[in-house]
Amino acid sequence: MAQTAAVPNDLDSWWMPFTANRQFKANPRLLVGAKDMHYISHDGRRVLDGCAGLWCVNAGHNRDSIVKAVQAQAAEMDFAPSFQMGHPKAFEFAARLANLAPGDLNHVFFANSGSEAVDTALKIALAYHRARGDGARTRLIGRERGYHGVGFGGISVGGIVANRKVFGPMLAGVDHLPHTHSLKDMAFSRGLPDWGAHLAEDLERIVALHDASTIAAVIVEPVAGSTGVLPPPKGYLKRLREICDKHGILLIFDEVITGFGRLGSAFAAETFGVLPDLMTTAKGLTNAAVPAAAVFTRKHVHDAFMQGPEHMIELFHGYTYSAHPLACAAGLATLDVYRDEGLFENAKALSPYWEDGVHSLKGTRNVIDLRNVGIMAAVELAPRPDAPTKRGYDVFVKCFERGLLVRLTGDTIALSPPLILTKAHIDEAFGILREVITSVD
Ligand code: PXG
Repeated sequence: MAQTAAVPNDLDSWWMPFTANRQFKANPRLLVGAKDMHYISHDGRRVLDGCAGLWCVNAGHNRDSIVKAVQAQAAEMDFAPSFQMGHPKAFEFAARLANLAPGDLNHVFFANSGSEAVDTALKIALAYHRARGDGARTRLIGRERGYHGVGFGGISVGGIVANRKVFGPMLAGVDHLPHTHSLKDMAFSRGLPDWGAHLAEDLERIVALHDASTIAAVIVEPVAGSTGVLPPPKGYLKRLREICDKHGILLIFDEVITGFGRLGSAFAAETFGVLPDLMTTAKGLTNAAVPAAAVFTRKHVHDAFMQGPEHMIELFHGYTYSAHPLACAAGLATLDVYRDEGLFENAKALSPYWEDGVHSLKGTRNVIDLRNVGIMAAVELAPRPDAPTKRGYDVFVKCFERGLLVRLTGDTIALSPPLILTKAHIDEAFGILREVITSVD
């Protein structure tokens, strides 16, 4: 069929991700512009971005230096293959990232999304044990309520039932730690909950069931994000690290959300003082200006592969767009903005004010929990008995109409604004939220 010149107002063709397509298309919400802390909606309103796009635009929108870097790179070299070839910005970006990462997380494998980063990390973990002659270690341990993207690896170790239940048996040999949330024991905790470190001991139970010699890796988000912001109980991550060390199990931190300043330092590993063996990142890596992801590995993991004949490929894995030149250009410019504007430090300095803002909602109608860490927060609402998720949805839509974009998961509202925010933005966001929550049945 010949192409028509224009296809006006057709909302039907795009099958939208993680969206109630029919509901959305009956009453669409479109974004047409963005700058710094704000989006512009299609009806010309400024909307405060309370969630940095999808937890990714950490330096704020359309930053001039990042825009210019991407434009310049597109004009200079659009694409370069990364299989048996390279380009300078990829090496420069990897070296800058290695320099930023804690400990000896000094080797960086590039991918294009968090889901790909997770797949990459899981595969590296399996191949690492095999390279060391310990190839029976094939089991992967995730956690209930975990989100690790939507690839088969990620949903297998992930623990969000809706993302798993219709997709068959997934990867074999996966087990899950219990999640760390208990309203009864930790509702309205400020920052990390005091209760729950003992849940790490479940890893010992899983080891006792399967035997350590069959387990390759444990993967967790240092702060569970998508499921509704669950900060780790005090001491929990340290205990996981100890148990992994005791049994020769690799520990993978999925820092797709927590990476790049969200918790007031470059990575959650630094904030919590726990060094994983591998770390997955995406989102803030390039300020989301160009899709990209990076898996960081420690020296012992990387070095286990650098053996055998030198003409042999060490890891049969990679993507056409690994280390895409536009992504590297965006990433380098992004790291400059983070450094030059002290955005991780800004996040850290504002965390107490943010925490007070979050907890100022205590006592507001239907609010059953408030959670915060760094510049992340969740406001959990009591579900309507007859219609779970509807109250949350109503709050989400009303917030957008009132000029605040938030994220919604079930009846939990999540917030994670760009790290260029000020106290005035915090006041505005929680002011709108209070007003909206109060007005929704
Ligand atoms: N790991 C973690 C911890 C994530 O949060 C992914 C992996 C997958 O990344 P990609 O780039 O493949 O989407 C994520 C993504 C939300 C929301 O609001 C969260 C994500 C993505 C979209 C929406 O809950 N996290």
